[in-house]
Amino acid sequence: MVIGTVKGVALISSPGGGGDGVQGSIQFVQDMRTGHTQVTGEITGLTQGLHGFHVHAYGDTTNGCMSTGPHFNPTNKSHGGPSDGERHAGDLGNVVAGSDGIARIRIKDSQIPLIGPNSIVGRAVVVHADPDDLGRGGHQLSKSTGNAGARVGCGIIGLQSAV
Ligand SMILES: [Cu+2]
Ligand SMILES: [Zn+2]
Repeated sequence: MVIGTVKGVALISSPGGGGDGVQGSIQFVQDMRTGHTQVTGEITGLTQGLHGFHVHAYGDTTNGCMSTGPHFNPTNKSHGGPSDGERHAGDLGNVVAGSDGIARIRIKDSQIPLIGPNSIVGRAVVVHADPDDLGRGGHQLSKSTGNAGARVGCGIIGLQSAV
């Protein structure tokens, strides 16, 4: 264990079958000194291109990825991109799948801690069918979901052993 980190993990699947064959494993490592969380992992079975990628509010997949609720938004903001001031905490932007259908993820973010009042543990990560427009698309859904379309995969974020 690296002193001063907390780890989480989420296994991505498509409960309910909405995203046929979408699978993956995502790891979260929070640096206790900076508070920033590094997100790494792979998601396979995607169509080539951009896919919206978010932390949603609930770690509940009883009705597939739909029951994970809206984007995690503890500060009551509008949807945006990860580098915007106005964004949901859960707005991690897009992941990019290659022609092999694999998205290799490497994101560092300051708004998704694993401990404290705004912890993402017990919530869910969701990958979407379509690109997230980062709030700029001018669509009716741009300011709430980025108009990222169907939820093709999701996974509940749990704590992972530090060793
Ligand atoms: Cu989402
Ligand atoms: Zn959002």
